[in-house]
Amino acid sequence: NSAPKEIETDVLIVGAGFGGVYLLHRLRDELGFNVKVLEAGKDLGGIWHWNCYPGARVDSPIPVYEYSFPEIWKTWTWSCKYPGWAELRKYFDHVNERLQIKKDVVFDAAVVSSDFDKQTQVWTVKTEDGKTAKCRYLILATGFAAKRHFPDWKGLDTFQGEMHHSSFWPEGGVDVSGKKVAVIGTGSTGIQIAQECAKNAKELTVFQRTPNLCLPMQQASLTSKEQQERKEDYAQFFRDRLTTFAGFPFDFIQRETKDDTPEEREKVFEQLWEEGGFKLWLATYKDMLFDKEANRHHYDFWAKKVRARINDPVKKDILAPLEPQHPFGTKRPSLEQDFYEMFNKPNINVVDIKKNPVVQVRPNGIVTADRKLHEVDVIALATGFDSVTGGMKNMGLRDVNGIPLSEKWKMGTWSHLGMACNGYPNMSTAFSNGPTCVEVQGNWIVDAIKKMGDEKVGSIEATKQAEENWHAKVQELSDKTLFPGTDSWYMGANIPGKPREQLNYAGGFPLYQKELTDSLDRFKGFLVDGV
Ligand code: NA7
Repeated sequence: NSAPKEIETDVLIVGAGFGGVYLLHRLRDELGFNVKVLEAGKDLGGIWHWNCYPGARVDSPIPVYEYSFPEIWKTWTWSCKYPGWAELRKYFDHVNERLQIKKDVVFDAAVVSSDFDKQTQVWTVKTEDGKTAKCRYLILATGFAAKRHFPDWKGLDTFQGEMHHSSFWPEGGVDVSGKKVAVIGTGSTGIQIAQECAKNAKELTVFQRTPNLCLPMQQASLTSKEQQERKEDYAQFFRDRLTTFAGFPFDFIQRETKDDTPEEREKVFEQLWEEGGFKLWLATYKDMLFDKEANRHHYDFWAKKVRARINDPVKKDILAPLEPQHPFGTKRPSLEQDFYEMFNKPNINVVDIKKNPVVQVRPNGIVTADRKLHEVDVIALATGFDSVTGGMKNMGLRDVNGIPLSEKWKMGTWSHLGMACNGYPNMSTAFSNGPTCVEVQGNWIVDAIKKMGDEKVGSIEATKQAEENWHAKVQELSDKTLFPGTDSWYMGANIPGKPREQLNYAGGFPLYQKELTDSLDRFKGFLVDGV
């Protein structure tokens, strides 16, 4: 790697995905700062650089899932509503061509430590390959899925076939034709890999611990002409996406489920199903995520639709049981294309590993608690991530007193606004990787840095009290919903030993943005130090 060993810059960003690239452009090209990005991978794109597993595809439709920079969207055309990983990589190439991003990115630079010097107010960041970067502002744009999760199964390392975690999939792909394939996990990733492997594998077995309450993607190809016509409204569209609860161009219906008759409800559900995507999750009755009975109506509709697509009664009960294992929408649903129909093929199976957990991996396959050996040639580990906090806890970050972030967050995640921490002056995090979240959080970071310059502020650091208040607020918002009762990565419950707490802000975008704006008024919740 030809990048200099010693880097000195105003702003250092870790991660060159959606967040890092957004902030690099705004801080460098609008505010004139010296900005450098350290990226552990070999190219731009973050999650789209790491995820090239078969079927990897975004499940937020364009143009929700793209930058609002006019110089980018005016000159870019997608092939379909939900693009795949290869197209997303090309999108990042395009962003690079337009904005000259790569000249300020150092690749293959995994961060292993960061320390702050109180006297000089400078962060010193070190990388695995011996580089040192000094900066005034440190921004972690590491996304929510930066630390992979592997099951701790006995014998996992004895497997003699091919085995890959979804985000370590070989660039050249894996030829599964004529092979027996196991997909472990049924999150968004497992669903996508399984759908793709089902096309060529000799046999495919999906190991499911919890049913994914998948929704129909309703994928569609898009012509450049129709996109061109829509672009007239894009500027407004990007403003509007910030006004909805989840940052999509749709929002909850301002009625409760019980306000409609069963017939009216059915009509609403049918329409949301037909329109597809996350509509039955995020454009449905406003009480769905709060009220058990309302939620059950949604689950029952979902189960009815899905069960009708699966012939085998055993597979049907595993994939879409009549009794819900968790409330609808409290784990992130995936968007599927033919996930359920594919189980009608005799060579595609599903194993319920909640009922019969995996007890061992052998050189030739997987043994479940019913003593059955499932012989396989390829294992796809779609077992997810130590989401939201895992990546940051894993980077050797230490606070002003040398205490590691992993220690600070051992019993819970303490931050102000999900972006700043006590003990970490001038350090910000952008927790999410969706372009909408990235732009909202990125704008706050840009505004905060600008305000610091205008007001001659040397450093800002979240107070302990602000962290306490924020943590309480995030949990209170979540406690009003049905989320806390479900084991999900939202609750940290997918990682053994991780504290159980809500890791996401459940108040919606408009409220979150208000919190951000309020905090900039005299840096509420921050200790402010002079230059
Ligand atoms: P997810 O959504 O965390 O899914 C991981 C899956 O792997 C899920 O079905 C888990 O079952 C399963 N899993 C994890 N560990 C184990 C063990 N030890 N045994 C059996 N099964 C296990 O990760 P994805 O990569 O699919 O998606 C992450 C996000 O990326 C997604 O939400 C989108 O935002 C994009 P469980 O459900 O916990 O019972």
